[in-house]
Amino acid sequence: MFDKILIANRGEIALRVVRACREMGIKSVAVHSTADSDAMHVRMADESVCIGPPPSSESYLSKAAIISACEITGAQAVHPGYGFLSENAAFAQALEDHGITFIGPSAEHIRIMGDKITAKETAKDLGIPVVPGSDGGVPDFETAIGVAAKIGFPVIIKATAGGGGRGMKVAKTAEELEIAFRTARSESKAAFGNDEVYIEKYLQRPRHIEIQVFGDGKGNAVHLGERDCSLQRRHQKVFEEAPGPAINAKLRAEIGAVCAKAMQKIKYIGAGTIEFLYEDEQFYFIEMNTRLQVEHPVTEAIFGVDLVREQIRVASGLPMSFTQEDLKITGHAIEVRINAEKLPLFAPRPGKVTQFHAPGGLGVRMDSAIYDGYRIPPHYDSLIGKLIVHGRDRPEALARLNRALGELIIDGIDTTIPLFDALLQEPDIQSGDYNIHWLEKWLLNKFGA
Ligand code: MV4
Repeated sequence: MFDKILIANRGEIALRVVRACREMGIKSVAVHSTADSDAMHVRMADESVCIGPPPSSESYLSKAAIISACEITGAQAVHPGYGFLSENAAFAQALEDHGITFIGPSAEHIRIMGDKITAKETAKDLGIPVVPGSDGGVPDFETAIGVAAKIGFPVIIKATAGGGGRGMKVAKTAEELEIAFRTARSESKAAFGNDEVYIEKYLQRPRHIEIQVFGDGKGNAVHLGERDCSLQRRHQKVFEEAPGPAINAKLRAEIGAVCAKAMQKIKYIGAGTIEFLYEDEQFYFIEMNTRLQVEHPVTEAIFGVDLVREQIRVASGLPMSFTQEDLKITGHAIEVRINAEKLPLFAPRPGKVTQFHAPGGLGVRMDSAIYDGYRIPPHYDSLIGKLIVHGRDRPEALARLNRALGELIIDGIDTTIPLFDALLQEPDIQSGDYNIHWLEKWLLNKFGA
């Protein structure tokens, strides 16, 4: 096992990793920009190194600065958290070249899944169900029409180099396809310097369901069920839950087994998430994330496992501490993301937190790195905390979320907390009857925004 791990991240996720290290008796090294000298992850880690000025391009994204910080402190491994360098194959490779362990998958697996067409082909080859569509890139409009004739309208055109929903166009007819195809290509060229696009059947009312997988890199791999992350605004998740309200035990076992088997075949190491669109009891692969995700705590809550601890274990060559048979779901968990943003437009609002009080009690977890008097720097993501609740069933989890939100105090700045108070009043949220379009429709009706 490692003696010392460097955490190449900031905020609540850096603190999350510090906590796992402390419980495992591993020393932690925080890195920080000059804007984060007073950050909680810096205070809580055993050591810290300033790695650069506020812009992340010159600090949290600087491979050279982070590798230097490892050399200076003698850290043997790096946990990348999420975002920043967590899915950067070149960084994973550079660490390996320096004899430092990247706590995450191999550079090769990151690379394969980082390219959307290759990821889809790989998924298909591994027996994972994919959305019907083109075999790889579509070079011209004639080919596009041929694909659409085969799969039927509506279709969606996606930029190979796109991501986070950028560079997508829907076409309901052949006429629309001609325009959509040309604009998708030229927009993609302009935005990403790459005009390759591919085509899929457009699913009209799917849920976003993602399967948590975990491997030891030696051919053992398991699944930890699903999370329903359909409640999104502009491709930013705001509310996530596990298990998914629409997924029963049979569906879970089937798709879970397919995903676990696929990860066994490629000898995947560490935590991964296989994202699906789900409609009419069918799963359709869209992409795979080769990192720990923001919403991992809902899975931890219902399975009673520490995913960061497991990531560190397998990275050091130890086995996972559970088998598939050990993994049983208990109850229901919900996470809400607390952002320093002003509603209804979700405009980022950094500033000084004059008062912070975290809720507590049975089944309540607050992952946050803010504190009384903390100044939220304007340079980074607006996520300032995650409130996670666990109950014996979904109604209990909802009631607990309502109770915990009532205890939570964050003064001095605007946050997304009022959004969750309002959502909890909605019959569709109470019943779990929502899809990927629900939140944006609701926001439009409620605020015209
Ligand atoms: C789709 C789709 C419908 N049909 N693909 C958006 C982001 C990217 N990861 C995949 N996305 C979508 N792909 C097909 N074939 C609808 C979306 C989509 C979406 C997906 C997940 C969560 C929220 C979404 C919001 C709008 C569109």
